[in-house]
Amino acid sequence: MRKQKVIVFLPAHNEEDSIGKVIKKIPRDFHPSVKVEILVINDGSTDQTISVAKKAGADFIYSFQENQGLGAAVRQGLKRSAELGADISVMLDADNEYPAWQLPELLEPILKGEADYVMGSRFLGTIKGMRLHRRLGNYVFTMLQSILLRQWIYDGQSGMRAFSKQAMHHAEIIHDYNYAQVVTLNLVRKGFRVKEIPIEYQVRTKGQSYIKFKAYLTSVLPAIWKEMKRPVRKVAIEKKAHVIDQEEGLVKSS
Ligand SMILES: Nc1nc2c(ncn2[C@@H]2O[C@H](COP(=O)(O)OP(=O)(O)O)[C@@H](O)[C@H]2O)c(=O)[nH]1
Ligand SMILES: [Mg+2]
Repeated sequence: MRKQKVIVFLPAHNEEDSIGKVIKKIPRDFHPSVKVEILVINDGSTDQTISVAKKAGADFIYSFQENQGLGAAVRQGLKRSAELGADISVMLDADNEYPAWQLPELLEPILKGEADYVMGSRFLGTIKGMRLHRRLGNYVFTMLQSILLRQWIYDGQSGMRAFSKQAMHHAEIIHDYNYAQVVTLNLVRKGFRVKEIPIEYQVRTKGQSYIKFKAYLTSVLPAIWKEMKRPVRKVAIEKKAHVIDQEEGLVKSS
């Protein structure tokens, strides 16, 4: 069986304090049939994000000269992953809030042929330090997606997600500010199989959240509306495209 090339990309804006730690935590050798490479999408950082990322072992760095937004960065991450020949693309926040070490668990449903799009769910797992208003915001936006998709979702705003090759190619992100909800609505409407796995989440101690309440509401709600109004075509999904021999087990600890 051909090796599966996994590109983990990190959208980053001024993350010099945390991006090095995240890169070092990404497991690279956990299965003989999986090769992991790391791509940083630097969104106009003005600090030492690039040099810290290089030093920590990032394989590729792509930079926007000017800050474009997280939606634009994730769109670029998926595009670059495809160009670099990824079989599977993973996005992971660069702020050290998400458990990079759970990468094998995130990939497992795709490598078993059970899903095409996997989200790490904080609400199925454990959460440390999330303030009440953020928690409520997450519930509301997750509930909205569940209603629109008529399918239960536990965490619609996760910063840790894996995309099969077909999902990577077909995912459309219709606004630059954010991607979290519109990409899920887009993929599920196209017939991609979504799965969530429980993850351990720890709110950042360094840096600042990018999310601002007013900007979020005025950008994200219209984008959700726009996405739902767009006609999309169902994709003929190759369900076993990434299946590898897992006799040895992909996830050692569980
Ligand atoms: N592309 C892009 N990414 C950003 C920007 N601001 C933050 N990020 C990245 O987006 C990810 C999530 O941002 P964060 O502020 O932690 O959002 P939160 O976790 O929802 O509070 C992190 O990897 C940040 O580096 C931005 O202006 N553009
Ligand atoms: Mg964050």
